[in-house]
Amino acid sequence: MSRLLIISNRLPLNVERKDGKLSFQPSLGGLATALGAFYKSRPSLWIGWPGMEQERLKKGEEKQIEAKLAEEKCYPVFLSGKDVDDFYFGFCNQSIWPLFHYFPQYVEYDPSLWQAYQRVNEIFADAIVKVAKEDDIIWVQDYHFMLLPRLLRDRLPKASIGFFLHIPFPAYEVYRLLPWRREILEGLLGANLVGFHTHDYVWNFLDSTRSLLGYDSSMGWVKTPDHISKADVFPIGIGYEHYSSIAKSPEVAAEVKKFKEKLGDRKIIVSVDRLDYSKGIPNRLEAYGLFLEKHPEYREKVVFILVIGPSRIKVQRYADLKRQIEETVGTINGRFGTIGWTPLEYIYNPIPYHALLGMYKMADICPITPVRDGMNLVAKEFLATKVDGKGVLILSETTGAARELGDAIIINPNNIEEIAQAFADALVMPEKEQIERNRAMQERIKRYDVSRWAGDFIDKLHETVKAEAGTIPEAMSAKAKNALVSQFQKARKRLFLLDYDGTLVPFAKTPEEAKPDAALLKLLGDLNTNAKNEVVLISGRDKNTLDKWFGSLKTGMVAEHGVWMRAKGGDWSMMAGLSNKWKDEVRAILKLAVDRIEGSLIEEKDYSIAWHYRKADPRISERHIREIANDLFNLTANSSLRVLEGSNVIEVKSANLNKGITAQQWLSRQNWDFVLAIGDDVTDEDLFKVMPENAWSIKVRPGVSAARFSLDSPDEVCALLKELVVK
Ligand code: ADQ
Repeated sequence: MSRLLIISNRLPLNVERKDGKLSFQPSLGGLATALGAFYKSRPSLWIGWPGMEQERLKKGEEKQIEAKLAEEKCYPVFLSGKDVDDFYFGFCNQSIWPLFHYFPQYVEYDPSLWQAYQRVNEIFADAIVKVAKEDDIIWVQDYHFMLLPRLLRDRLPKASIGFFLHIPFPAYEVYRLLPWRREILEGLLGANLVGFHTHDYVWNFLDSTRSLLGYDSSMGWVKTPDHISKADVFPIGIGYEHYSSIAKSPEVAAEVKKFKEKLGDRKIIVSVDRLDYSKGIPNRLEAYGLFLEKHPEYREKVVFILVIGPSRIKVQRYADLKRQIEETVGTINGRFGTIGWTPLEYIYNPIPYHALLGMYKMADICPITPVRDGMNLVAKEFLATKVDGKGVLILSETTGAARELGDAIIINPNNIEEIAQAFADALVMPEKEQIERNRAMQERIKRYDVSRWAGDFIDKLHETVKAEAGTIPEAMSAKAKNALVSQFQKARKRLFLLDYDGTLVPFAKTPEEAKPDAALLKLLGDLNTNAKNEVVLISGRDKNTLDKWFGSLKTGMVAEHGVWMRAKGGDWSMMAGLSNKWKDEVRAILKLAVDRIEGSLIEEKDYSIAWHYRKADPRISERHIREIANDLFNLTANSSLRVLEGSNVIEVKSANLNKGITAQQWLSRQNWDFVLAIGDDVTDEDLFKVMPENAWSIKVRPGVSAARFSLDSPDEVCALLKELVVK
């Protein structure tokens, strides 16, 4: 079994100084609990910040911490106080966290915080490279390290790298507000597998990669220039059996007894959150106040225990939120409270494990009302403790958990009336219905528990790495070239399927400038005059240009990706059954594009339209290009048209046309004993995919491809062809 490296901001053990001495405490929080058992069950190492700033450590203490943590399979990365402030409290929690939770008005766009984020990601990359072994699996956790997958891929190209985002990935319109949006996407795409809690988040991520980087995706696979990455859904679970068995323990029973003695036989509402504005705590309190106002019959009959875990209090907004909550608690208690009844019991402290489970267990209602939450584990923890099936979960529709827990009372967190009504509905829900709803949800979270979540992720990561291994062609070695030449020499019927632009000539500023020179024409002519050879130029260009340039050579030709074809020495014929009625609408979009982007131009062919922007100013055009590509994707969605993004060109054409379909016709004409296909861009992938097993397929420039081999440049392609002329 390969070793697993888990990378997270905090380690499962936290270092503190007590009475002058270092002490090691288990970390609070979902991730440590969630992954704790999994990482202990296999060869692994957990890498993270131990929780104390470097300046606070005395001489020799780093070594001491390292040794102690090694006993727990942990490895510390030390950070300075400034790094912790600017990276963790700064960029992570004042830029990424609010933006990804749809609070753009709270986001700090401060370049110095961004620099700290880059710096700490680099520090982690250095630390990981120091301890990583060739076949380790590296699993990076959460929004603190979105640059790390790319940094690691550059340094450890063979590593299996997974990334999981625990918070939502926002819609493109929100994500695009971030000045460093491209760097972060590129960072994430360094991973083989990028995991999210829900399909919405995957969709948002893919939408952003397409809109901002131009990387198209299919079934969650994203092709980047140097590798492929998969985005997929893994809704995190909890250690269900653990929670439900502890809920039955005498310790938890004792806690419940203790609480009940204090609270009497009132109905109990319990909520548990980390202090955070995303958790919708003020809304919940306001709704509780409204409920008490509208339902005086419940006064003195209910009590709400509001548990808040201290968090990020160094950030002013969190301190403000704490004050706001405390004021509201005071207002509600002042307004409705009586001697002997406090409507809201407020606890601002970490709660010990058995007490926490006791609270869940005795709760009649658990209201979870975040305005945004990646998943929300409290909802699942509450359900797991409901051994007798009784209790009502109220759950916000903007949590990831709502996707799985549809049997809860689902509310809109901004609708105060609706939440207040949910309290009233929950209080009268028959026990039978409570049990039915909870059993259905328990089944689901029991099945997909945290070890299944982690196991699934790792299995999928293996699959992704395996799938990618078959997609990078090997650079053509001298040995492979010799084998190619030797097969060529023995063959009697040889077929050459050659792309033109980017394959036989480098890209030029305009389509006309890529004209073949005399040497290239001679090379192709020499190849084609050999009676054993059939050379086919298989191009996206229009037939007039191909005729003008190559007509005299009498080679086979395919124009416009297959609209027109012409056999060696024959005439042009057109593929049957094509329509081009769609062109008017596409042309309208592209005309606007030409008006907006100086230097860009439209190339119109019989059954396709291409927009070239090679000559446009790269600084101003990038954003517009993405917008135009999006307009085209949206216009052609669910149609029989295909939008192809090539190198500085976007082309729209019929989906029934591609180089693969055309090549198949050529392949079936003869019993070829040597087939060589060479191409460089996405349109040539269709060609490579239909090649018979013993064919030679070559991609120009390295990258993900269905070809068997790669060469670096058109010069290398011509050199290879020259060798074949001579032999
Ligand atoms: P969090 O935002 O921390 O996690 P959540 O999923 O609710 O949110 O987990 C909080 C954890 O802390 C729970 O296990 C809860 O029991 C515990 N906790 C909270 N307050 C406590 C207190 N006072 N005392 C003791 N324990 C307390 C992030 C994302 C979530 C996502 C998780 C996991 O924001 O959306 O569900 O990661 O991916």
